[in-house]
Amino acid sequence: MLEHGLTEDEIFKKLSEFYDMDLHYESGRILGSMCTKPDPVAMKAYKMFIETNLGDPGLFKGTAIMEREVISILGELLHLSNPAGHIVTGGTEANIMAMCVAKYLYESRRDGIPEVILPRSAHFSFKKIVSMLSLKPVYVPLDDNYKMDVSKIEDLITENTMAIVAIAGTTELGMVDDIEEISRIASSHNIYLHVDAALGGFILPFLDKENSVQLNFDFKCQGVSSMTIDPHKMGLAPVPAGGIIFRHKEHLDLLSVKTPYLTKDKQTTIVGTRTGAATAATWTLLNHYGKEGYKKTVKNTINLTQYTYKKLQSMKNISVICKPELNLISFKTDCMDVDSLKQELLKLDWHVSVAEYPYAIRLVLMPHVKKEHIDKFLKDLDKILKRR
Ligand code: 0PR
Repeated sequence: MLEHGLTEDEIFKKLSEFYDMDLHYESGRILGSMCTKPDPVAMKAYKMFIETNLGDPGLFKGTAIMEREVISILGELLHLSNPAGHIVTGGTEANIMAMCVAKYLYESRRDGIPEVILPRSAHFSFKKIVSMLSLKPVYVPLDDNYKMDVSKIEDLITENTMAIVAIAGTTELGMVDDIEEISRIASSHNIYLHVDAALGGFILPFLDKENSVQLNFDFKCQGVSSMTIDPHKMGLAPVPAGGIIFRHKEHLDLLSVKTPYLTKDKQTTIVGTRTGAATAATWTLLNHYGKEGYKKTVKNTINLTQYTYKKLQSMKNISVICKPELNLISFKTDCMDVDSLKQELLKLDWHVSVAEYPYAIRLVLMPHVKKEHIDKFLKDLDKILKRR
């Protein structure tokens, strides 16, 4: 550490150097991220509440009220009255909370190693969770549409099944599992069902009826016990803003720990000290955009995804893995392997990602990606393929 601190000018000169090393969403070059440029009004709200700590909500009563209002709006969006939940650091923490609750419920009725049934497409946060919570993962294969094969679930249920996890918007392909049917199975066996809608939660409720992949993906399905829905993905909020919603308040209360010397006597989050800024930003977005605002954003994003899909399909030597349901597209080419193509694209400053299953180039079309970026990208892609 320096003996004498730098001046503000010196600090900001150095900060600018770091800033310039980063990629920025508005360049349109980031084609493989589920985050996006936060809305400017949300950033203003974030700054305004930057000192708040929801770990000690008695000191920040207004921010705590905002969190309750946000959870209530998210609940309403997901067809649940009286939701319980929190704004957390992201989808990982939300999924951890849901699996913790399911484990505590399981432990109250059984010994033995708890098993969680989840699709092969589940996000890698579940790999962390099964390890942290000592769960046995039971993977369900995917069907031809890269969705959890529902016909296989019942055979995998045992006395030790603690929970089923379904995904509304998979990380690699953006596919939506058949939540309605999975909910029916979970209900009939009295098993906890968690829906990871970290991505889809801010897309599916805003799709046009005719574009709708699935109308019943949320708490309308009676078997759904909890859902992850992340404002810092398609909700346009700054990081860290994840969301966890429980159908029953008693379930959230299972996470409760006494906090004797704080302004409130218990905490039901994993994190203790936690920012209220992300909550303020989310509250701002929900109230500033309203349903109409999000519908517009979602429509633009979905239209651009469909446009890109059609363009890619019309290209020689490209095969698109499947018709996109949300805002992700994966493809490969018979001209070269996936990693080489990724490297070639990177040389032209295109930052795509790679899906593992099936192995393919993965594009995530977040709101910072515009048609002009896609047109440039497709031109460069064509150039690379023609060189072969
Ligand atoms: N559930 C699903 C379905 C997800 O896709 C993700 C993350 C999570 C849970 C975990 O969410 P957190 O990362 O908020 O804890 N999906 C993205 C992914 O892994 C996260 C991401 C975002 C990665 C931006 C890179 C990036 O630049 O692809």
